[in-house]
Amino acid sequence: MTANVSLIRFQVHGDDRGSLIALENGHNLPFDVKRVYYIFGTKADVPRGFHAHRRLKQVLVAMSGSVTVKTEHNGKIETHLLNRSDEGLLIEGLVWREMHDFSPDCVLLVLADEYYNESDYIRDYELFKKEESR
Ligand code: T46
Repeated sequence: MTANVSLIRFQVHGDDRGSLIALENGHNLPFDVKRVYYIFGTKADVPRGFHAHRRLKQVLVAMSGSVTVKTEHNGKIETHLLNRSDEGLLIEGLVWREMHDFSPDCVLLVLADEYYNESDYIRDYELFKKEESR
């Protein structure tokens, strides 16, 4: 699987009652979702993540509030401010990720193409770099 990080903008169905976004496997989501989790009740000064996945595909959406996601793959280091519920950060394959500066109201929704599997995690940065260079 080629490592990739990119932003996806979702179509908003809006009217005078408010907004609605529909996420559908294979349409505006580039994979079939097997797992959904969300991160909330975070603290601004407590980062999370600090790992890579070997094969997982995920889309991260800040449903409310904001978070800065730092990613690294193939020597490319980027920071992504997630603060819109109509935008998802697609992270595929061997990508190191860190989440910083959660706002107190942040609810970060994550859609994943696989069930939780601790053996897919690389939680050691040096090991990540070693796997990348293979
Ligand atoms: C990722 C970033 C964006 C489960 O039991 N099931 C799950 O599906 C997940 C994701 C986690 N857990 C357990 C494992 C740990 O005991 O929940 C606890 C916290 O997980 P972790 O420390 O890995 O959380 P984060 O916020 O550092 O990372 C998470 C995801 O694990 C990871 O895949 O890409 O969010």
